[in-house]
Parts: sequence; C-alpha cells; structure tokens
Amino acid sequence: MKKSLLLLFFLLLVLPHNAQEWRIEPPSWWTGMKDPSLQIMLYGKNIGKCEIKADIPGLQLKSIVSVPNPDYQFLNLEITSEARPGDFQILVQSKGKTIHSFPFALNERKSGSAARKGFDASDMIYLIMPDRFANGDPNNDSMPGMTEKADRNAPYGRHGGDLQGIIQHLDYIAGLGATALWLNPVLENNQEHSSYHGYSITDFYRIDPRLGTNELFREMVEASHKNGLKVIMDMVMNHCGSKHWWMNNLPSPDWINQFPAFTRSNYRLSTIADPHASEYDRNLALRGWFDLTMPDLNLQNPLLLKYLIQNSIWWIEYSGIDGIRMDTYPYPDPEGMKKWASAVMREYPNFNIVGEVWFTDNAKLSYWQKKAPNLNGFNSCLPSLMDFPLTFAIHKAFNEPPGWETGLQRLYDILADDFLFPEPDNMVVFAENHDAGRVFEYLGKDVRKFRLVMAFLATVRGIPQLYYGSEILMAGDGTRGHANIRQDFPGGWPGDSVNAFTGKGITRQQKETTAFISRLFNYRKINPVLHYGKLVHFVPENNVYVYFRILNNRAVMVLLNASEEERELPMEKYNEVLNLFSSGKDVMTGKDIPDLTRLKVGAMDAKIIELN
Ligand SMILES: [Ca+2]
Ligand SMILES: [Ca+2]
Repeated sequence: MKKSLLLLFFLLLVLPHNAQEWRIEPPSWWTGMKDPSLQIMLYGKNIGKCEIKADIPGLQLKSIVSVPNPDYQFLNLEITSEARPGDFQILVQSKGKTIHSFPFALNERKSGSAARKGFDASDMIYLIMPDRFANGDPNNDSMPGMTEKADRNAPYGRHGGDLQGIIQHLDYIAGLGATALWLNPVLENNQEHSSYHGYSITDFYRIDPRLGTNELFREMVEASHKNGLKVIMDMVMNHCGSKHWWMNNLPSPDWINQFPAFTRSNYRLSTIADPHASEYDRNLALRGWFDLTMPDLNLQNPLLLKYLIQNSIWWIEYSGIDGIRMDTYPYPDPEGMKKWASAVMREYPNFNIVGEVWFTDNAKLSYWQKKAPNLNGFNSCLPSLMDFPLTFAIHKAFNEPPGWETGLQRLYDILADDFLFPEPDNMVVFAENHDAGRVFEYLGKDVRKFRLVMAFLATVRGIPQLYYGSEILMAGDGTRGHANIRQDFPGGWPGDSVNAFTGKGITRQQKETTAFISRLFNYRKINPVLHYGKLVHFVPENNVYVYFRILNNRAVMVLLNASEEERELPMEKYNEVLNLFSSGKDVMTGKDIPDLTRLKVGAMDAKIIELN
C-alpha cells in the first residue's frame, strides 16, 4: 500500500474565482529533520471548502485544522523515513476539477546541516543596516509592487543599499577582524514609509526585493562563509508590518492581539518577571502593540506559533545561516518564545541565538538567559543575550570622574554581577548598535576614549559586536532621531566623494582608527585566550582598570587608563597571575616587554600585553 496519501474532501460551496492569490507556506521542506512534523498553510479564496489532494510518497497526513476564515487551510503532516526528495504538487480541487496546483519541494538536507556551529566568544560580529551600507545594484532601488520608492535624501526613506553591496565588501569586513555578520532584518517590508529598517515584515518567506532575492541571500551567506564570516539573521516574532499580506484577511481574529482601539505596549518588560506585577500591566507589556504599524502577533495561537517556528528553521536550512538575533525578545508570549528557542536548538544543537532583551540592570536581564535559576521556574531556553547593561555602563564610565561607583569602577561592578548569569561568556558585548546610539558621539568625539572602549570590547568576556562605521568614527546623536545613527556608509554608493572602502577622502584620524580596530580584532581573532579565557579583574584605582584573561598556561593582561595622567602600576598587586609569567609583548605595538615588575600606561590609553 502506498504510504502516503492525502485525500481530503470538503463540500464545495463557492467556486473560487480565477484571478486570485494563492499561497503555500512553507513552500518547501526537508527530509531527515529531527522533528518529522510539518504544518502547511494553504491560502486561497474559499480553499477551506475545497478538496486538497497530494500524492507524496512518505508524507502522511495527520490532521487538518480548520480556522474561522475559509480562505485558509492548515495541514499537519509527518515526513516519514520513507520520504524522498523531489518536486511535488498539492492540488486544490473543486467538484472533482483541479482549480489550482501548488508546487511543493522536499529537499535533501546538506550534510552537516544539523551540526552547524553557531557564533560564540571566538567571533566578532559586524552589524550592518543593509539599506545604509552599500548599493551594489542600483537597478533594485525601487521595485514594482513595492510601495516605497528610493529617495536617498529622505532621512527615513529607502537609500538603495542591498545584499549585492554587502557581497562586494565582504573582504573589507573580514579585514577588520570580523568573523560574523549581523544584518538588520532583510525580509520584505512593503510598508508605505520608513520601511528601510526592516522591522515591519510583510512576508516572512521573502527577501525584500529592494535588497535582493531569496537566492541572492543564500549566495551572500555562502560568499560570507568563504570569507570566514558567519551570518546572523535578524528575526522578529513579536509583530509583523501592518501591510503584511494576511492583515486584511486574518486566519482567525486571535492571530494578532486585538483591542477595541489601538493600544500601545507599555514597554514595561520588568512586569514579565516581576512577582508582584498586576495582570493589567503585564498584559499590556505582552499584548499591546509595539507601534501603530506593528500589529502584535499572538503566539498563544498554536497554528501561528508553529508557523513562526518553521519559518525560522526554514531560513536556517534554506540559506545556511549560523545564528539568529531575535528582536524584542520579551514582548511575545514567553511560553511561546521558549517553545520556539527549544525547537530551533533541538534541530541545531550547536547553533546560537541572541535575544534583544533591553534592560539597564543585570538582575532583570539575567531572568532571560537559558537555565537562569528563576524563582518561578521559568527557563527561557535562550542561549545568548545582548549585554545592554554593559553598553550603558560604557557610555557613562569613560565620561565621568572616578568615584566609589563611577568611572571605570562602573565596568567592574557590572561584570561583578556575572554570578547572576548561567553563561556570561555567551553574552554579546557592544558599545553601539542601530538603536543605542553612536559611541563616538557619547564620548564627545574623543578618539582616545574611543580606543579605550574598543580595547575593552576586544578583551572583556563575551562576544564583541561592532556597528558598521565604528571603524571610521561615524558619529551622530540617536536621541535626535534614528536617522542620525543609520547614515550611509561613505563609498557605498556610486559617485560618493568619500570612499571608506578605498580610503579615498577619509581623514587621517579615520584611517588610523580603521588600522587600530583591524589590528586589535585580528589579534583577538587568533588568540583563544581572549575567546574562552577566565576573566580575573582588579578593583580599579585612580581610574585604571586592570584585568587578565587566562586560559591554560596562557594569559593576556589588559590595562585601561581613563585618567588624564600617565600611571605607573604597583605590579606586586597582580602577583597572583604575574608570578606565572616572566615577560610579555605589547599586542598593539609588537614590542617586547622584558620586565613585568614595572609597567606604565599612558593617559587615556590602553595596553594589552600577551604574557609569556
Ligand atoms: Ca540597490
Ligand atoms: Ca507582544
């Protein structure tokens, strides 16, 4: 007997008309996945009243789920070990006649797919806002069917940057010492305006045509791998764009969180872990909309949750990415997100996911890391966190006079909280991103302070992340609008008078900074002590912060002097580590340091010493 037959009968009530939209999501899947279940969403006028036929060997229909809207049908399938790769058809029939045929592919997994290794502390992540980095294909700046057309003069408009532009500059990025790329979301954002940032997704299975195509994204991942760069895909599960294709015709009213009138989230994320929080506040945090144009997805709807879980797995498997950065992590239903994270990690046990969990203090943040010993037993299953408390500490620490808890002591104190985190080494450390401002601006454009910050990021525990343009001291005040911190990268557009890729027209200070970052992170790239070494730090004195990273018999010593005076250090203080070593080498100058009993560090300067 044939193992696989889908034969479903539904009474035909209304004939679907001809010119209509048909959708099948996901459009393909794979054999050999750990989880053999598959949910297919079919969309078409009155498809819920049609008969669906598919004859795919090895595919078993487990159930059909009807939803209130007859324009949808959900199939629950199991891909048995008998299934073989191939291209198939799923037929929609009415009165015995086929009125539509959905192509559906079952593909073979690439070997090693399940074992792929995600990003970790050995990586340095370079964050790019794709619309603002490089325009490699001026022909796709404005595209038919996409409402918003390119306008490079509009601060919140589409500027034309794209995936091809990134592909053309992978060697430049790798040259900085980066080993991973994080791109702000690249899926279709067919909104009327301000769609350049990518966080209002209108099609979860399509790369925005102004950035490229699904195929090009896959090529970009492959080309990145060839350049020694992993790719981290930015995903959003809390909301979609108000112009998402399903918004005019939802499968069920509870697909999104709805209120009688527009209701904004209170953004009070503390209510989620707060044992004393009222239901009112917590509900508003989780179910209120992030913005007028960002309808809040209801992950308590099991069909939607499964849809989104599969969507993430589909992109991993299809494109070959190495990690996920999940936007607005605490805002959707926490149990749904937990199921999502565990499903992804079950399928790819060595993968990594970093969540944007925006808190300024460590206690609230630590609730969200996998295996945190929370009082209520909640385990997010989320491996990595964006270390926002450290970011905000960096913004202050280098700008204030030292005191009991100010100056570099602020950094020490933040790291002293690491007892709260099950895995502090798996936190992403950063001084700036597309939301949190340009650090050069915060530092009053003091390049000495900027170097101190970079030296700190390259040597502290965790996974460092830079933001495109850090290396040329891009500045801008984010509090006066996001456009100020999402500028076009000079040289990314044909005809740019300044070109940071080639060095044409950039200042000497910018050139030196690029060289500094490149040297620093290329050194970090090859030294596992800075990836996995234990951090031992000393309480700062006179605004000089000294710490070590120690791995096996190797160590790196870091001295950060944020004072305006050169300091000679009382070296005997560090003997618990230094006793094991007799000499060192200054990593940035390459000079040998034969005597470790006397060390000086210049005003507003950093020293990184490899100990021998
Ligand atoms: Ca373009
Ligand atoms: Ca929400």
